[in-house]
Amino acid sequence: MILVHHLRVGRSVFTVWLLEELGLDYELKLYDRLDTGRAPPSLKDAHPLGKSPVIEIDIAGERLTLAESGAIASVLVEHFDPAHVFAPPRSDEAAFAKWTNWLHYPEGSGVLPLIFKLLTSRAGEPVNPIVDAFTQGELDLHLGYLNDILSAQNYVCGDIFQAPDVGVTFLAQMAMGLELLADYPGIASYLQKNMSRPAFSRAVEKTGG
Ligand SMILES: N[C@@H](CCC(=O)N[C@@H](CS)C(=O)NCC(=O)O)C(=O)O
Repeated sequence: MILVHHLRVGRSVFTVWLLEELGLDYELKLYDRLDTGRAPPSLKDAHPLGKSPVIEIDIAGERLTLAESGAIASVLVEHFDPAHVFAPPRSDEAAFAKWTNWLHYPEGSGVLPLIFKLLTSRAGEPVNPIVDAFTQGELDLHLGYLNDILSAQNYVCGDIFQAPDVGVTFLAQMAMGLELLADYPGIASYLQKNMSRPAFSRAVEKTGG
């Protein structure tokens, strides 16, 4: 049985969402944030970094602990999506390469400017001209990039919802929470469409967000 260590409220709801899309059975262990917003120390019992998501999963007879959202998604579809609903087959080499690129985008490049924005906006006043200019420039770049793509097609890999959309929806939700989507209607409508999927609602309901 897959065990998910889920920190409320946070990005591991997106891992739970993928489990729901795949129709898998899993157990949840829930953690609440401290008043500081950080994870409780007990999450370090699951993984030394003490962050979420963390999943424990049996692969080839070994119990593994995985703690990177993109890698978790990759392992889940590799083992539990034989019909290739959420990923193209590896034999479709070009589609698989494009899919892999998108699977790594959220944690590889996409989240950084949003984290900077989250932290600098918490400060409540300009932080540092270099940091502020970097943050704004990167937000313009990434949100503009995503908006162009999502205005031209329904999902990041084309017209079918696939596993990379889970991570990109995480970025879109974070951008919405930071009130950054007014000028990006393509991202905003993509977010609404994905959040209305029944599997997303089940994930939110089961985890508490
Ligand atoms: N690279 C990890 C990032 C994990 C991460 O930063 N998780 C956040 C959840 S929003 C966390 O646990 N933060 C709590 C803390 O750092 O105290 C991934 O791919 O998911």
